[in-house]
Amino acid sequence: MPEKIKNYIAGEWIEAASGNTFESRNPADSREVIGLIPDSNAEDVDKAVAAARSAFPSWSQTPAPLRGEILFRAGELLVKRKVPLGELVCREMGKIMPESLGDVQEAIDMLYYMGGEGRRLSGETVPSELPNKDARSLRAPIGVFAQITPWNFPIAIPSWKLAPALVAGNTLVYKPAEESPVCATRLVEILVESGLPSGVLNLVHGFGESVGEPMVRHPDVDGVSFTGSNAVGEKLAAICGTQHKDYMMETGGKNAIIIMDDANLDLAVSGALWGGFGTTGQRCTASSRLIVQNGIYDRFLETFTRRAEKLKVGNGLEKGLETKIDIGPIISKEQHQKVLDYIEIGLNEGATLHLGGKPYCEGSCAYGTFIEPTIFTDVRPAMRIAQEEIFGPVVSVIRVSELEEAIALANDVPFGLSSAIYSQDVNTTAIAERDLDAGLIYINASTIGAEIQLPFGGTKRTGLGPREAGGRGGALDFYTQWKVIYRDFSGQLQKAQIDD
Ligand code: UN1
Repeated sequence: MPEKIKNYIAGEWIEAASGNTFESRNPADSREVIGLIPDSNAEDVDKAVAAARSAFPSWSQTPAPLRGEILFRAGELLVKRKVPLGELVCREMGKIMPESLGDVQEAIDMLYYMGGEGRRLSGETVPSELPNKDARSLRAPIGVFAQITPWNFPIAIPSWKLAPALVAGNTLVYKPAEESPVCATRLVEILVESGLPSGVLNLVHGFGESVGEPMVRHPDVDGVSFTGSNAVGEKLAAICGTQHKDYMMETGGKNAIIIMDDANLDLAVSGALWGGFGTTGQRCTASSRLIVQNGIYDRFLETFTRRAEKLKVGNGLEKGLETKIDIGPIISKEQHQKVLDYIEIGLNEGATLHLGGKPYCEGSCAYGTFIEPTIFTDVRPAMRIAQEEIFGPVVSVIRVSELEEAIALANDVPFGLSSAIYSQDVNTTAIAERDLDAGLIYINASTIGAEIQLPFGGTKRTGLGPREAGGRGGALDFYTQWKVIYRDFSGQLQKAQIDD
Protein backbone atom coordinates (compact mmCIF):
# COMPACT_ATOMS: atom_id res chain seq x y z
CA MET A 1 0.00 0.00 0.00
CA PRO A 2 1.39 3.41 -0.89
CA GLU A 3 1.86 5.74 2.04
CA LYS A 4 -0.84 8.36 2.56
CA ILE A 5 0.94 11.71 2.75
CA LYS A 6 -0.61 14.74 4.45
CA ASN A 7 -0.31 18.50 4.47
CA TYR A 8 1.12 20.09 7.60
CA ILE A 9 -0.83 23.20 8.56
CA ALA A 10 -0.94 25.02 11.92
CA GLY A 11 0.89 22.14 13.57
CA GLU A 12 -1.40 19.38 12.30
CA TRP A 13 -1.02 16.70 9.66
CA ILE A 14 -4.22 16.96 7.61
CA GLU A 15 -5.73 15.96 4.29
CA ALA A 16 -6.42 18.44 1.50
CA ALA A 17 -9.70 20.34 1.86
CA SER A 18 -10.89 18.67 -1.36
CA GLY A 19 -10.14 15.19 0.03
CA ASN A 20 -8.51 14.42 -3.34
CA THR A 21 -5.12 12.85 -3.83
CA PHE A 22 -2.62 12.28 -6.62
CA GLU A 23 0.16 9.71 -6.90
CA SER A 24 3.90 9.99 -6.63
CA ARG A 25 5.51 7.20 -8.67
CA ASN A 26 9.01 5.85 -9.05
CA PRO A 27 10.41 7.15 -12.36
CA ALA A 28 12.67 4.07 -12.62
CA ASP A 29 9.66 1.78 -12.35
CA SER A 30 6.29 3.42 -12.81
CA ARG A 31 4.53 0.36 -11.38
CA GLU A 32 5.58 1.51 -7.93
CA VAL A 33 3.39 4.15 -6.27
CA ILE A 34 5.37 5.77 -3.48
CA GLY A 35 2.74 7.97 -1.94
CA LEU A 36 -0.79 9.30 -2.25
CA ILE A 37 -0.45 13.04 -2.03
CA PRO A 38 -3.03 15.66 -0.98
CA ASP A 39 -4.30 17.53 -4.03
CA SER A 40 -4.70 20.88 -2.32
CA ASN A 41 -6.23 24.13 -3.48
CA ALA A 42 -6.67 27.77 -2.49
CA GLU A 43 -8.66 26.81 0.61
CA ASP A 44 -5.67 24.91 2.02
CA VAL A 45 -3.40 27.79 1.03
CA ASP A 46 -5.59 30.26 2.97
CA LYS A 47 -5.37 28.11 6.09
CA ALA A 48 -1.61 27.74 5.74
CA VAL A 49 -1.03 31.46 5.24
CA ALA A 50 -3.24 32.30 8.23
CA ALA A 51 -1.25 29.85 10.37
CA ALA A 52 2.06 31.32 9.21
CA ARG A 53 0.83 34.85 9.89
CA SER A 54 -0.29 34.09 13.41
CA ALA A 55 2.98 32.26 14.21
CA PHE A 56 5.10 35.19 12.97
CA PRO A 57 5.13 37.46 16.07
CA SER A 58 6.37 34.80 18.42
CA TRP A 59 8.79 33.11 15.98
CA SER A 60 10.30 36.41 14.86
CA GLN A 61 10.95 37.27 18.51
CA THR A 62 12.41 33.89 19.40
CA PRO A 63 16.16 34.48 19.84
CA ALA A 64 17.95 33.62 16.63
CA PRO A 65 20.41 31.25 18.39
CA LEU A 66 17.41 29.16 19.50
CA ARG A 67 16.00 29.18 15.98
CA GLY A 68 19.43 28.06 14.80
CA GLU A 69 19.56 25.21 17.32
CA ILE A 70 16.40 23.73 15.85
CA LEU A 71 18.02 23.72 12.42
CA PHE A 72 21.16 22.17 13.86
CA ARG A 73 19.12 19.38 15.45
CA ALA A 74 17.40 18.81 12.11
CA GLY A 75 20.85 18.47 10.53
CA GLU A 76 21.74 15.83 13.11
CA LEU A 77 18.56 13.87 12.42
CA LEU A 78 19.34 13.99 8.71
CA VAL A 79 22.78 12.54 9.45
CA LYS A 80 21.14 9.66 11.33
CA ARG A 81 18.63 9.04 8.52
CA LYS A 82 20.92 9.74 5.61
CA VAL A 83 20.78 6.24 4.12
CA PRO A 84 16.98 5.65 4.27
CA LEU A 85 16.41 9.20 3.02
CA GLY A 86 18.94 8.69 0.24
CA GLU A 87 17.05 5.56 -0.78
CA LEU A 88 13.81 7.53 -0.81
CA VAL A 89 15.40 10.21 -3.02
CA CYS A 90 16.55 7.47 -5.40
CA ARG A 91 13.11 5.86 -5.38
CA GLU A 92 11.03 9.00 -5.78
CA MET A 93 13.27 11.18 -7.96
CA GLY A 94 15.47 8.56 -9.63
CA LYS A 95 18.99 9.91 -9.15
CA ILE A 96 21.57 7.21 -8.48
CA MET A 97 22.44 6.27 -4.88
CA PRO A 98 25.74 8.17 -4.49
CA GLU A 99 24.00 11.31 -5.75
CA SER A 100 20.90 10.68 -3.62
CA LEU A 101 23.13 10.52 -0.55
CA GLY A 102 24.80 13.69 -1.80
CA ASP A 103 21.39 15.37 -2.02
CA VAL A 104 20.79 14.61 1.65
CA GLN A 105 24.34 15.69 2.49
CA GLU A 106 23.78 19.07 0.86
CA ALA A 107 20.79 19.60 3.17
CA ILE A 108 22.88 18.55 6.19
CA ASP A 109 25.49 21.12 5.16
CA MET A 110 22.85 23.82 4.81
CA LEU A 111 21.14 23.05 8.13
CA TYR A 112 24.45 23.08 10.02
CA TYR A 113 25.51 26.27 8.26
CA MET A 114 22.27 28.12 8.91
CA GLY A 115 22.18 26.69 12.44
CA GLY A 116 25.45 28.54 13.01
CA GLU A 117 24.02 31.71 11.46
CA GLY A 118 21.63 31.86 14.42
CA ARG A 119 24.59 33.18 16.44
CA ARG A 120 25.95 35.36 13.68
CA LEU A 121 23.10 37.24 11.99
CA SER A 122 25.27 40.31 12.14
CA GLY A 123 24.76 43.88 11.08
CA GLU A 124 27.16 46.77 11.47
CA THR A 125 27.98 49.16 14.25
CA VAL A 126 29.54 52.36 12.88
CA PRO A 127 30.48 55.70 14.43
CA SER A 128 27.92 58.46 14.40
CA GLU A 129 28.94 61.91 13.19
CA LEU A 130 27.49 63.38 16.40
CA PRO A 131 28.66 62.94 20.01
CA ASN A 132 26.69 60.80 22.44
CA LYS A 133 24.90 59.01 19.66
CA ASP A 134 25.41 55.55 18.20
CA ALA A 135 24.49 54.05 14.88
CA ARG A 136 24.01 50.43 13.94
CA SER A 137 22.15 48.20 11.54
CA LEU A 138 20.48 44.88 12.25
CA ARG A 139 18.82 42.18 10.21
CA ALA A 140 15.09 42.02 10.90
CA PRO A 141 12.75 39.24 9.78
CA ILE A 142 10.29 40.13 7.03
CA GLY A 143 7.14 38.06 7.54
CA VAL A 144 5.48 35.22 5.65
CA PHE A 145 7.27 33.67 2.68
CA ALA A 146 5.84 31.37 0.02
CA GLN A 147 8.41 28.83 -1.15
CA ILE A 148 8.18 26.53 -4.15
CA THR A 149 10.86 23.90 -4.75
CA PRO A 150 11.76 21.69 -7.73
CA TRP A 151 12.10 17.91 -7.91
CA ASN A 152 15.69 17.62 -9.09
CA PHE A 153 17.22 18.18 -5.63
CA PRO A 154 14.27 17.02 -3.53
CA ILE A 155 15.97 17.39 -0.12
CA ALA A 156 18.81 19.82 -0.85
CA ILE A 157 16.94 22.67 -2.53
CA PRO A 158 14.12 22.67 0.05
CA SER A 159 16.83 23.06 2.70
CA TRP A 160 18.30 26.03 0.76
CA LYS A 161 14.97 27.79 1.08
CA LEU A 162 13.62 26.63 4.44
CA ALA A 163 16.78 26.95 6.55
CA PRO A 164 17.81 30.58 5.88
CA ALA A 165 14.21 31.81 5.94
CA LEU A 166 13.61 30.13 9.31
CA VAL A 167 16.83 31.17 11.03
CA ALA A 168 16.06 34.73 9.97
CA GLY A 169 12.73 34.56 11.83
CA ASN A 170 10.22 34.30 9.00
CA THR A 171 7.28 31.91 8.82
CA LEU A 172 6.52 29.83 5.77
CA VAL A 173 4.03 28.29 3.42
CA TYR A 174 5.82 25.67 1.40
CA LYS A 175 4.85 23.78 -1.76
CA PRO A 176 7.28 21.10 -2.94
CA ALA A 177 7.29 19.82 -6.51
CA GLU A 178 4.45 17.38 -7.17
CA GLU A 179 7.08 14.88 -8.42
CA SER A 180 8.97 14.65 -5.11
CA PRO A 181 6.42 15.28 -2.34
CA VAL A 182 7.37 12.36 -0.09
CA CYS A 183 11.00 13.53 0.17
CA ALA A 184 9.80 17.02 1.11
CA THR A 185 7.44 15.59 3.71
CA ARG A 186 10.30 13.69 5.38
CA LEU A 187 12.30 16.91 5.63
CA VAL A 188 9.37 18.81 7.15
CA GLU A 189 8.80 15.96 9.63
CA ILE A 190 12.42 16.24 10.71
CA LEU A 191 12.12 19.99 11.26
CA VAL A 192 8.96 19.45 13.31
CA GLU A 193 10.66 16.72 15.33
CA SER A 194 13.54 19.10 15.95
CA GLY A 195 11.23 21.52 17.73
CA LEU A 196 9.80 23.92 15.17
CA PRO A 197 6.69 25.47 16.79
CA SER A 198 3.22 25.09 15.21
CA GLY A 199 2.43 27.39 12.32
CA VAL A 200 6.04 28.36 11.61
CA LEU A 201 6.35 26.00 8.64
CA ASN A 202 3.24 24.96 6.72
CA LEU A 203 3.44 22.34 4.00
CA VAL A 204 0.83 22.39 1.24
CA HIS A 205 1.10 19.73 -1.45
CA GLY A 206 -0.28 20.12 -4.93
CA PHE A 207 0.19 21.65 -8.34
CA GLY A 208 1.35 25.00 -9.61
CA GLU A 209 -2.00 26.40 -10.69
CA SER A 210 -4.02 25.20 -7.72
CA VAL A 211 -1.46 25.78 -4.92
CA GLY A 212 1.63 27.61 -6.17
CA GLU A 213 -0.07 30.54 -7.82
CA PRO A 214 -2.65 31.13 -5.02
CA MET A 215 0.28 31.12 -2.57
CA VAL A 216 2.14 33.72 -4.57
CA ARG A 217 -0.96 35.88 -5.08
CA HIS A 218 -2.08 35.68 -1.45
CA PRO A 219 -2.27 39.22 -0.01
CA ASP A 220 -0.82 38.11 3.31
CA VAL A 221 2.36 36.67 1.78
CA ASP A 222 5.32 39.08 1.88
CA GLY A 223 7.85 37.33 -0.31
CA VAL A 224 8.30 34.44 -2.73
CA SER A 225 11.15 32.08 -3.52
CA PHE A 226 10.78 29.78 -6.51
CA THR A 227 13.09 27.39 -8.35
CA GLY A 228 11.87 25.96 -11.62
CA SER A 229 11.25 26.89 -15.22
CA ASN A 230 12.05 30.27 -16.65
CA ALA A 231 8.51 30.81 -17.94
CA VAL A 232 6.94 30.17 -14.53
CA GLY A 233 9.60 32.20 -12.70
CA GLU A 234 8.99 35.25 -14.88
CA LYS A 235 5.24 34.92 -14.50
CA LEU A 236 5.46 34.69 -10.69
CA ALA A 237 7.92 37.61 -10.56
CA ALA A 238 5.45 39.73 -12.51
CA ILE A 239 2.73 38.95 -9.96
CA CYS A 240 5.12 39.83 -7.13
CA GLY A 241 6.00 43.09 -8.87
CA THR A 242 2.42 44.28 -8.97
CA GLN A 243 1.81 43.23 -5.35
CA HIS A 244 5.03 44.70 -3.99
CA LYS A 245 6.45 41.39 -2.81
CA ASP A 246 10.11 40.45 -2.56
CA TYR A 247 11.06 37.63 -4.91
CA MET A 248 13.88 35.27 -5.67
CA MET A 249 13.54 33.18 -8.84
CA GLU A 250 16.07 30.53 -9.85
CA THR A 251 15.25 29.56 -13.39
CA GLY A 252 17.73 27.60 -15.41
CA GLY A 253 20.99 27.34 -17.23
CA LYS A 254 22.72 26.34 -20.45
CA ASN A 255 26.16 25.75 -19.09
CA ALA A 256 29.38 25.21 -20.98
CA ILE A 257 32.74 23.63 -20.29
CA ILE A 258 35.60 25.07 -22.34
CA ILE A 259 38.37 22.56 -22.99
CA MET A 260 41.60 24.17 -24.17
CA ASP A 261 44.40 22.43 -26.07
CA ASP A 262 46.60 22.41 -22.97
CA ALA A 263 43.94 20.81 -20.74
CA ASN A 264 44.65 17.64 -18.79
CA LEU A 265 42.67 15.38 -21.13
CA ASP A 266 41.58 12.73 -18.63
CA LEU A 267 40.53 15.32 -16.09
CA ALA A 268 38.54 17.25 -18.70
CA VAL A 269 36.81 14.07 -19.92
CA SER A 270 35.92 13.07 -16.34
CA GLY A 271 34.52 16.54 -15.70
CA ALA A 272 32.50 16.52 -18.92
CA LEU A 273 31.02 13.08 -18.14
CA TRP A 274 30.15 14.07 -14.57
CA GLY A 275 28.68 17.45 -15.55
CA GLY A 276 26.94 16.26 -18.72
CA PHE A 277 25.46 12.96 -17.60
CA GLY A 278 25.45 13.18 -13.78
CA THR A 279 21.89 13.41 -12.39
CA THR A 280 20.89 12.33 -15.94
CA GLY A 281 21.56 15.92 -17.00
CA GLN A 282 18.72 17.09 -14.78
CA ARG A 283 20.58 19.89 -13.02
CA CYS A 284 20.32 23.60 -13.70
CA THR A 285 24.11 23.44 -13.60
CA ALA A 286 24.47 20.52 -16.08
CA SER A 287 27.30 20.80 -18.61
CA SER A 288 25.18 20.57 -21.74
CA ARG A 289 27.73 22.25 -24.03
CA LEU A 290 31.36 21.25 -24.46
CA ILE A 291 33.36 23.91 -26.29
CA VAL A 292 36.56 22.21 -27.39
CA GLN A 293 39.67 23.74 -28.96
CA ASN A 294 40.83 22.41 -32.33
CA GLY A 295 44.12 20.85 -31.25
CA ILE A 296 42.56 18.58 -28.62
CA TYR A 297 39.17 18.11 -30.27
CA ASP A 298 39.67 14.68 -31.87
CA ARG A 299 41.41 13.14 -28.88
CA PHE A 300 38.84 14.61 -26.51
CA LEU A 301 35.86 13.41 -28.53
CA GLU A 302 37.31 9.94 -28.91
CA THR A 303 38.00 9.52 -25.17
CA PHE A 304 34.75 11.19 -24.12
CA THR A 305 32.70 8.94 -26.42
CA ARG A 306 34.50 5.77 -25.37
CA ARG A 307 33.84 6.52 -21.72
CA ALA A 308 30.24 7.70 -22.30
CA GLU A 309 29.48 4.40 -24.07
CA LYS A 310 30.44 2.55 -20.90
CA LEU A 311 28.07 4.48 -18.64
CA LYS A 312 25.48 2.17 -17.17
CA VAL A 313 21.86 3.27 -17.39
CA GLY A 314 19.40 1.83 -14.90
CA ASN A 315 17.49 1.81 -11.65
CA GLY A 316 19.83 3.00 -8.90
CA LEU A 317 18.21 0.64 -6.39
CA GLU A 318 18.56 -2.50 -8.46
CA LYS A 319 19.95 -5.22 -6.22
CA GLY A 320 23.65 -5.72 -6.69
CA LEU A 321 23.95 -2.76 -9.02
CA GLU A 322 23.44 0.05 -6.50
CA THR A 323 26.95 1.39 -6.88
CA LYS A 324 27.39 0.51 -10.55
CA ILE A 325 24.60 2.54 -12.17
CA ASP A 326 25.75 5.88 -13.60
CA ILE A 327 22.56 7.28 -15.13
CA GLY A 328 19.09 7.04 -13.62
CA PRO A 329 15.73 7.76 -15.21
CA ILE A 330 14.21 11.03 -16.39
CA ILE A 331 11.74 12.27 -13.79
CA SER A 332 8.47 11.81 -15.73
CA LYS A 333 6.90 10.74 -19.02
CA GLU A 334 6.43 14.39 -20.01
CA GLN A 335 10.08 15.29 -19.38
CA HIS A 336 11.18 12.08 -21.12
CA GLN A 337 9.20 13.09 -24.18
CA LYS A 338 10.57 16.63 -24.00
CA VAL A 339 14.16 15.34 -24.05
CA LEU A 340 13.38 12.98 -26.96
CA ASP A 341 11.79 15.94 -28.77
CA TYR A 342 15.02 17.92 -28.32
CA ILE A 343 16.99 15.03 -29.82
CA GLU A 344 14.65 15.17 -32.81
CA ILE A 345 15.07 18.95 -33.01
CA GLY A 346 18.87 18.53 -33.01
CA LEU A 347 18.66 16.05 -35.89
CA ASN A 348 16.33 18.30 -37.86
CA GLU A 349 18.65 21.24 -37.32
CA GLY A 350 21.46 19.26 -38.95
CA ALA A 351 23.56 18.29 -35.93
CA THR A 352 25.22 14.85 -36.05
CA LEU A 353 23.94 12.30 -33.53
CA HIS A 354 27.29 10.92 -32.44
CA LEU A 355 26.09 8.65 -29.59
CA GLY A 356 22.83 7.46 -28.04
CA GLY A 357 19.65 9.34 -28.78
CA LYS A 358 17.16 6.61 -27.93
CA PRO A 359 15.01 5.60 -24.96
CA TYR A 360 16.70 2.87 -22.94
CA CYS A 361 14.34 -0.04 -22.24
CA GLU A 362 16.50 -3.07 -21.35
CA GLY A 363 15.03 -5.44 -18.76
CA SER A 364 13.10 -3.75 -15.99
CA CYS A 365 14.02 -0.36 -17.47
CA ALA A 366 11.03 -0.89 -19.77
CA TYR A 367 8.91 0.34 -16.88
CA GLY A 368 10.89 3.54 -16.43
CA THR A 369 11.70 6.70 -18.35
CA PHE A 370 15.33 6.18 -19.36
CA ILE A 371 17.37 7.70 -22.18
CA GLU A 372 20.81 6.68 -23.46
CA PRO A 373 23.65 9.13 -22.88
CA THR A 374 23.52 11.26 -26.00
CA ILE A 375 26.23 13.25 -27.74
CA PHE A 376 25.71 15.63 -30.64
CA THR A 377 28.59 16.90 -32.79
CA ASP A 378 28.64 19.39 -35.67
CA VAL A 379 26.56 21.61 -33.47
CA ARG A 380 26.28 25.23 -34.58
CA PRO A 381 25.99 27.64 -31.65
CA ALA A 382 22.68 29.08 -32.83
CA MET A 383 20.92 25.67 -32.87
CA ARG A 384 18.17 25.22 -30.34
CA ILE A 385 19.96 22.27 -28.74
CA ALA A 386 22.86 24.66 -28.04
CA GLN A 387 20.66 27.48 -26.75
CA GLU A 388 17.80 25.96 -24.76
CA GLU A 389 17.81 24.07 -21.49
CA ILE A 390 17.15 20.37 -22.25
CA PHE A 391 17.34 18.86 -18.73
CA GLY A 392 18.39 15.44 -19.90
CA PRO A 393 21.54 13.41 -20.73
CA VAL A 394 22.21 15.28 -23.97
CA VAL A 395 25.51 17.01 -24.61
CA SER A 396 26.50 19.17 -27.60
CA VAL A 397 30.15 19.31 -28.62
CA ILE A 398 31.26 22.49 -30.39
CA ARG A 399 34.67 23.07 -32.00
CA VAL A 400 36.56 26.38 -31.66
CA SER A 401 40.02 27.70 -32.44
CA GLU A 402 40.68 30.49 -29.92
CA LEU A 403 40.06 31.29 -26.27
CA GLU A 404 38.18 34.49 -27.12
CA GLU A 405 35.88 32.58 -29.46
CA ALA A 406 35.29 29.92 -26.79
CA ILE A 407 34.37 32.50 -24.15
CA ALA A 408 32.12 34.39 -26.56
CA LEU A 409 30.27 31.14 -27.38
CA ALA A 410 30.00 30.13 -23.73
CA ASN A 411 28.40 33.51 -23.02
CA ASP A 412 26.19 33.58 -26.10
CA VAL A 413 23.10 31.96 -24.53
CA PRO A 414 20.14 33.46 -22.65
CA PHE A 415 21.35 31.99 -19.33
CA GLY A 416 24.40 32.57 -17.14
CA LEU A 417 24.47 30.05 -14.32
CA SER A 418 27.67 28.01 -14.44
CA SER A 419 30.71 27.99 -16.74
CA ALA A 420 33.91 25.96 -16.55
CA ILE A 421 37.30 25.90 -18.23
CA TYR A 422 39.99 23.23 -18.38
CA SER A 423 43.46 24.64 -19.06
CA GLN A 424 46.80 24.47 -17.30
CA ASP A 425 47.77 28.01 -18.20
CA VAL A 426 47.14 30.46 -15.39
CA ASN A 427 46.76 33.39 -17.78
CA THR A 428 44.14 31.56 -19.81
CA THR A 429 42.09 30.67 -16.75
CA ALA A 430 42.42 34.20 -15.34
CA ILE A 431 40.97 35.63 -18.57
CA ALA A 432 38.13 33.09 -18.35
CA GLU A 433 37.42 34.08 -14.74
CA ARG A 434 37.19 37.68 -15.82
CA ASP A 435 35.20 37.28 -19.03
CA LEU A 436 32.84 34.35 -18.51
CA ASP A 437 29.39 35.78 -17.85
CA ALA A 438 27.97 33.42 -15.21
CA GLY A 439 27.24 33.32 -11.51
CA LEU A 440 29.48 30.29 -10.94
CA ILE A 441 32.86 29.81 -12.61
CA TYR A 442 34.87 26.59 -12.27
CA ILE A 443 38.54 26.25 -13.10
CA ASN A 444 39.65 22.70 -13.91
CA ALA A 445 36.39 21.36 -12.49
CA SER A 446 32.98 20.65 -13.97
CA THR A 447 29.99 23.04 -13.95
CA ILE A 448 28.20 21.11 -11.20
CA GLY A 449 28.81 20.79 -7.49
CA ALA A 450 28.35 24.25 -5.97
CA GLU A 451 28.83 24.34 -2.19
CA ILE A 452 26.16 25.82 0.06
CA GLN A 453 28.28 28.41 1.85
CA LEU A 454 28.48 30.69 -1.19
CA PRO A 455 25.68 32.33 -3.17
CA PHE A 456 24.14 30.16 -5.88
CA GLY A 457 22.59 31.73 -8.97
CA GLY A 458 23.48 33.47 -12.15
CA THR A 459 23.17 36.22 -14.69
CA LYS A 460 20.63 36.95 -17.44
CA ARG A 461 17.63 34.58 -17.55
CA THR A 462 19.08 32.29 -14.89
CA GLY A 463 17.40 34.22 -12.17
CA LEU A 464 15.57 37.22 -10.86
CA GLY A 465 16.24 38.77 -7.50
CA PRO A 466 18.91 37.86 -4.94
CA ARG A 467 20.95 34.67 -4.92
CA GLU A 468 20.03 31.41 -3.25
CA ALA A 469 22.21 29.71 -0.58
CA GLY A 470 25.31 31.35 0.89
CA GLY A 471 24.98 33.64 3.86
CA ARG A 472 25.64 37.36 3.51
CA GLY A 473 25.45 38.24 -0.16
CA GLY A 474 23.11 35.30 -0.61
CA ALA A 475 19.96 33.97 0.98
CA LEU A 476 20.23 35.85 4.28
CA ASP A 477 20.06 39.12 2.38
CA PHE A 478 16.80 37.98 0.84
CA TYR A 479 15.18 36.69 4.01
CA THR A 480 16.04 39.68 6.20
CA GLN A 481 15.49 43.41 5.90
CA TRP A 482 17.82 46.04 7.26
CA LYS A 483 16.73 48.06 10.23
CA VAL A 484 18.97 50.97 11.19
CA ILE A 485 18.98 52.22 14.78
CA TYR A 486 20.25 55.69 15.74
CA ARG A 487 20.32 56.10 19.50
CA ASP A 488 20.89 59.60 20.81
CA PHE A 489 21.82 59.73 24.49
CA SER A 490 22.98 63.38 24.52
CA GLY A 491 19.72 64.66 26.00
CA GLN A 492 19.78 67.50 23.44
CA LEU A 493 18.37 68.08 20.00
CA GLN A 494 21.29 67.13 17.75
CA LYS A 495 20.94 67.73 14.03
CA ALA A 496 22.80 65.54 11.55
CA GLN A 497 24.14 67.34 8.49
CA ILE A 498 23.22 70.82 9.77
CA ASP A 499 25.96 73.45 10.43
CA ASP A 500 25.37 75.21 13.73
C1 UN1 B 1 20.29 22.61 -9.55
O1 UN1 B 1 20.79 22.11 -10.53
O2 UN1 B 1 19.13 23.00 -9.57
O3 UN1 B 1 25.81 22.91 -7.91
C2 UN1 B 1 21.02 22.72 -8.27
C3 UN1 B 1 25.20 21.86 -8.06
C4 UN1 B 1 24.31 21.38 -6.93
C5 UN1 B 1 23.02 22.10 -6.96
C6 UN1 B 1 22.37 22.10 -8.30
N1 UN1 B 1 24.98 21.60 -5.67
O4 UN1 B 1 25.29 21.18 -9.07
